[in-house]
Amino acid sequence: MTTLYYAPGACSFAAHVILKSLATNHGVKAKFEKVPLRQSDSPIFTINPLGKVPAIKLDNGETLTENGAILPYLGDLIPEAGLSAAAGTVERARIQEWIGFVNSEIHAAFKPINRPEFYTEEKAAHDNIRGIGRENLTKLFKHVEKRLEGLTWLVGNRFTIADAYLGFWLRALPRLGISEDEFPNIQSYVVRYSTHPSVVAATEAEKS
Ligand SMILES: N[C@@H](CCC(=O)N[C@@H](CS)C(=O)NCC(=O)O)C(=O)O
Repeated sequence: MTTLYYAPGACSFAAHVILKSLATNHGVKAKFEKVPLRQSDSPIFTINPLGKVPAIKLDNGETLTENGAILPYLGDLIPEAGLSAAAGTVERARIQEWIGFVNSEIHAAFKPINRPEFYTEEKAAHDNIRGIGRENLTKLFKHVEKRLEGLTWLVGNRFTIADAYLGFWLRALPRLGISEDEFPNIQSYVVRYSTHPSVVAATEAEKS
């Protein structure tokens, strides 16, 4: 049994999508534990001392944290599911390239927008910080827009762990105050993402 610790609307969504898909389509035994964030008594602290999601607990009692580890681990559970790619292939490296990019560039770029208080306690400066964050994110989205040209999914023409992760962040575009018109490829990708059965299932699960 693999237990995923997640918080609704957080970046644990990607792991939620993948584990749900493995449970529904490939019989992987899974449990989904919803946890509150930023509360000192949250059970997430017993799993991840940083109090962050995603985290997973494995059969042998070990825990894993970090999207960059959890997503490839889940993607390897059932290779025939095609959610990742074989070690040593260019496809595998390409998936890892996307995961690294989302983790260190895209997620990081959301921080000044969502949590300006990390940068200064000066409330009057928060809008300015959010604005700088939006400028940086716009540059990254322009890069993604180009990379998506002619693609249905990011790697190998199938939905992989890289899509589960990137799509979560791209889905936020309409509420960022960034002009959507510049990003037709992202917009159509988000429609495909949001209607993918595993994404629909995880979205529904996070509502309850
Ligand atoms: N490097 C971690 C970051 C995880 C992360 O920042 N998770 C956020 C939700 S998107 C969280 O749990 N935040 C709670 C907090 O900062 O206290 C990863 O990519 O897995």
